[in-house]
Amino acid sequence: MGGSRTLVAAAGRRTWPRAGAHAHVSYTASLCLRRGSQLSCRSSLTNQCWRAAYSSVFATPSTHQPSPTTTTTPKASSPATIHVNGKTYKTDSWFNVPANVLAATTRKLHLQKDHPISITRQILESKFPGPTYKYHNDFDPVVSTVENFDSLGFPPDHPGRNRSDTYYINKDTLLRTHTSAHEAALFRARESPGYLISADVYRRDEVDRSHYPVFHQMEGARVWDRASVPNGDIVAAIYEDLARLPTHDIVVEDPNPPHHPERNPLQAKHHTAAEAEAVAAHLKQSLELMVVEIFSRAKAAAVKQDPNFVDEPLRVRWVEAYFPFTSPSWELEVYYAGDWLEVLGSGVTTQEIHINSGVPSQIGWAFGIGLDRIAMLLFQIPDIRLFWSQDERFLSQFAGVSDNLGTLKRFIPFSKYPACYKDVSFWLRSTSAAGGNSKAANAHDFHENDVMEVIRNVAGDTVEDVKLVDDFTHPKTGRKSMCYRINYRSLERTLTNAETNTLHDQVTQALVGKLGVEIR
Ligand code: FA5
Ligand code: MG
Repeated sequence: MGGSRTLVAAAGRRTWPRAGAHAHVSYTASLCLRRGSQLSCRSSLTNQCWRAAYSSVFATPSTHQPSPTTTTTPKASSPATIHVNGKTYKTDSWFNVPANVLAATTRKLHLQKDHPISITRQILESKFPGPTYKYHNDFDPVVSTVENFDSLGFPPDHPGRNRSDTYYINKDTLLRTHTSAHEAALFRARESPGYLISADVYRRDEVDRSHYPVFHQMEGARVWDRASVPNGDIVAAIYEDLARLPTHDIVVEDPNPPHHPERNPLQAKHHTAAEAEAVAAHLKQSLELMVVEIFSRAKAAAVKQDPNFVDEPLRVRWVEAYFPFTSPSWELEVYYAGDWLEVLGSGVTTQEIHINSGVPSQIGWAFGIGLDRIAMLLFQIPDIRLFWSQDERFLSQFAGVSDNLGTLKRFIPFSKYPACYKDVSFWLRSTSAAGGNSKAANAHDFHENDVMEVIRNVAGDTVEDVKLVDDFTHPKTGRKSMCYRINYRSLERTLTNAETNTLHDQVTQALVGKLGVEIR
């Protein structure tokens, strides 16, 4: 455990391989589907991916600068302007948002009464009561690169900025990749000592049962102001607030020191050790209470449906992490179905964000949690695509829960339709234009996220997952061949053979047309 923690922290700091690498890591590995669990957890991979993607201030600088001319990125149909939530935005050559992703901006599942994402939000909000915490659930998904990256200290060459990872409307405007995009504005606004933001977030990513280009996050923060605490004693004020929090009786593994000079440093320029430790103690207790609440409700729902249900004791642990906008930082992991599943990222907020937001005397903590992932655990929902279903067989199962959380039940799958696997093998585009160095050019330009997006655009939610099953480089020509296995399986009905064949043909054509690959 300590080993994996150290490894992860070190990986975040030292060795960011290159842009889009998280996607490559993920595709080549297999899902961890556990018997008895309906959730594909993939925790360690997913953790590494996003930890890496959002954690590379100290990483070896990537040589792959974000570029509007990335050659393999599929061209979304590029209208001159687009409309999101009643506002009009000009596009430019950076535009890469496909129509299905744009359409998702209208759905606001986190606000849809009796929707599992919304119910999950309500449960989490109940652990952060007003007036200390103010809820912000209607922030626009379109933000600037300054809000999403610069204000949080992301370096200019951070891979998260690449068009292979992020949906851009134009060079300076994107669909937020995380709710932290609103942090600086809320610090500046000083409306309340704490806040929660729930929102849809957008990332170009792989296709499988736990990844969708749109998911939901809840962000929370709590600040204290040196200028207004009694006697200026911020440490005492924080511990007083901590003493007022409820307690829980779960044993939480937390073997690391509260900060570590290399792995998880204190912001020594701005915080004393006592201050950072007080903030960390309040953060950990607050977030543990939230996680305990979720798992208590999950257990209650299971017992209600199956009185013989025997649960393993809840295991929770803090692991060191890295984010450009917090230090020290931690992730909270829960042991679920035989594996550690990352549920949130958190830390002591970077003081520069407070300073740049005009509130230099404030210090505090922040966290971000994935609502979809929590909802999948809570309701035992086996496939992330289900959240987007308008099928009454799905939605009706949660009727009335928003008004009475005590009626929460586990999801009962309405059927499992047959899977249909089809392979597509292709050579990456010949790159004679790249001065004959075809190997280098291919390796540089090819992003698996592009393959995923082309497939998703054509076949939509009828694709359950896509896996790389083979790749090799021709020893003489240096050309690279890839073979992907696509699993076509509707959540709502059995697909006919003819239908799947047609879809697969269309996918194949789109790969050729959009990515310029040559089918083998
Ligand atoms: C972030 O997005 C940070 N903004 C979180 C944060 C906020 C850290 C404030 C510190 C302070 P990350 O990419 O790890 O970090 O995502 C946060 C959480 O979102 C994860 O722990 C996970 O629960 C969820 N999440 C991330 N990627 C996915 C995904 N592809 N599918 C489902 N859930 C995801
Ligand atoms: Mg993470």
